Amino acid sequence: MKIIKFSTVLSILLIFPTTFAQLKVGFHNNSCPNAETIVRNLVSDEFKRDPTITAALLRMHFHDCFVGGCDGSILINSTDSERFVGPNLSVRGFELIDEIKTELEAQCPSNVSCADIMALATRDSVALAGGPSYNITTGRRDGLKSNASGVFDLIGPTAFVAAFLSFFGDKMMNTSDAVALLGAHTVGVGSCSLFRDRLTNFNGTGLPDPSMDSALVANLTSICAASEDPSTGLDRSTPLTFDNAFFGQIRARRGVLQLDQRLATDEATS
Ligand code: HEM
Ligand SMILES: *[C@@H]1O[C@H](CO)[C@@H](O)[C@H](O)[C@H]1NC(C)=O
Ligand SMILES: *[C@@H]1O[C@H](CO)[C@@H](O)[C@H](O)[C@H]1NC(C)=O
Ligand SMILES: *[C@@H]1O[C@H](CO)[C@@H](O)[C@H](O)[C@H]1NC(C)=O
Ligand SMILES: *[C@@H]1O[C@H](CO)[C@@H](O)[C@H](O)[C@H]1NC(C)=O
Ligand SMILES: *[C@@H]1O[C@H](CO)[C@@H](O)[C@H](O)[C@H]1NC(C)=O
Ligand SMILES: *[C@@H]1O[C@H](CO)[C@@H](O)[C@H](O)[C@H]1NC(C)=O
Ligand SMILES: *[C@@H]1O[C@H](CO)[C@@H](O)[C@H](O)[C@H]1NC(C)=O
Ligand SMILES: *[C@@H]1O[C@H](CO)[C@@H](O)[C@H](O)[C@H]1NC(C)=O
Ligand SMILES: CC(=O)N[C@H]1CO[C@H](CO)[C@@H](O)[C@@H]1O
Repeated sequence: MKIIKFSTVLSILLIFPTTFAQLKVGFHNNSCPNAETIVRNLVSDEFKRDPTITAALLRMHFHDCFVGGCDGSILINSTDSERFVGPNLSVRGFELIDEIKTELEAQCPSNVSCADIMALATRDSVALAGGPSYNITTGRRDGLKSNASGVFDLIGPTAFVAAFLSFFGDKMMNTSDAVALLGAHTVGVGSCSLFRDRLTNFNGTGLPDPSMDSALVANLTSICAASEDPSTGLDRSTPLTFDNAFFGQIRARRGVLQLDQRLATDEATS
């Protein structure tokens, strides 16, 4: 019995890595050789129609990965899934993932997971917006469960830098990683409701946030005067381009979200 138990332990140690740690660059080379091309072409078509798709996919991929891993579970439709809870409200891009999945199921049924599609599509959309391209491993399996309550572990836009760093630290990411990742705010938009207090009544002072450039206060006040809750670029210079401009903007006191602005002034991240 002891020998059997010992070998069971051994086979768990030996088999687990080979069974589950099999992500590879080009995982679908043989089973679905056109997989990456199909994804790239459909992302490219969508990007021509709507270049804000880059921001949509980047944010969706981040939210998926940070709640239970990069397993596509943000896509699950059940009413208590990650897809349908508060901080998720403005996550978009679901239709494109569904469209790519439909095409891949037609070409190579049951081979390419939604989690792979999301990772590939995000990579391609970043390159289309002027960012770098990179090889990524594939072979992810889709999660079967979505954990709505996990979404509330995501920190919010008024977080302090210390909380931001510990949030990424929990995922084994250091300060450089965390700062670089928040640079994703070089594309996309945020809703006025998330930063309006910075324009009118910062921290109960009845005044604008003194860390915001006054020309930007005026600009955002004008934009946010509209009655619905408008959204506006997080990078005031080039919100459709994946570049470094976001970091220049926050150093010029032109960050829109409070956390983004703090990144430039906190000594841990400046
Ligand atoms: C943990 C720190 C982060 C916080 C607090 C944060 C917060 C926010 C908020 C409040 C918005 C605006 C959402 C809205 O208006 O409803 C936003 C948008 C966005 N976030 Fe973040 N974010 C963080 C990290 C990240 C990371 C790591 C990425 C990707 C690598 C990312 C990518 C984006 C993108 C691309 C948008 C624009 C989405 C669009 O235009 O549809 N964020 N973020
Ligand atoms: C798939 O093909 C690419 C390009 O030829 C190569 O770099 C990669 O190693 C291949 N991957 C597998 C798992 O065959
Ligand atoms: C994946 O593709 C291979 C080769 O085209 C095919 O034989 C197989 O049925 C597909 N599905 C799965 C789940 O492997
Ligand atoms: C979610 O629902 C939409 C239609 O409302 C459907 O097209 C899509 O395939 C569903 N996705 C999943 C992962 O069940
Ligand atoms: C990605 O892999 C391909 C094929 O292996 C290689 O030619 C290319 O240089 C790699 N690209 C990057 C950005 O590493
Ligand atoms: C869901 O997320 C909550 C909050 O992070 C966590 O406490 C719980 O263990 C998670 N449940 C599952 C099944 O992963
Ligand atoms: C942070 O971690 C990355 C890998 O994730 C590594 O390349 C980098 O050197 C680390 N930076 C510091 C300052 O430790
Ligand atoms: C807000 O004001 C309180 C004192 O009323 C102060 O302790 C706190 O640091 C201020 N927060 C910010 C973000 O300035
Ligand atoms: C706000 O600034 C942007 C440039 O950052 C400019 O395109 C826009 O016209 C300005 N809007 C208002 C209402 O001043
Ligand atoms: C894009 C998306 O699925 N948004 C959902 C987020 O959650 C709310 C409920 O809180 C849904 O109404 C949205 O459809």
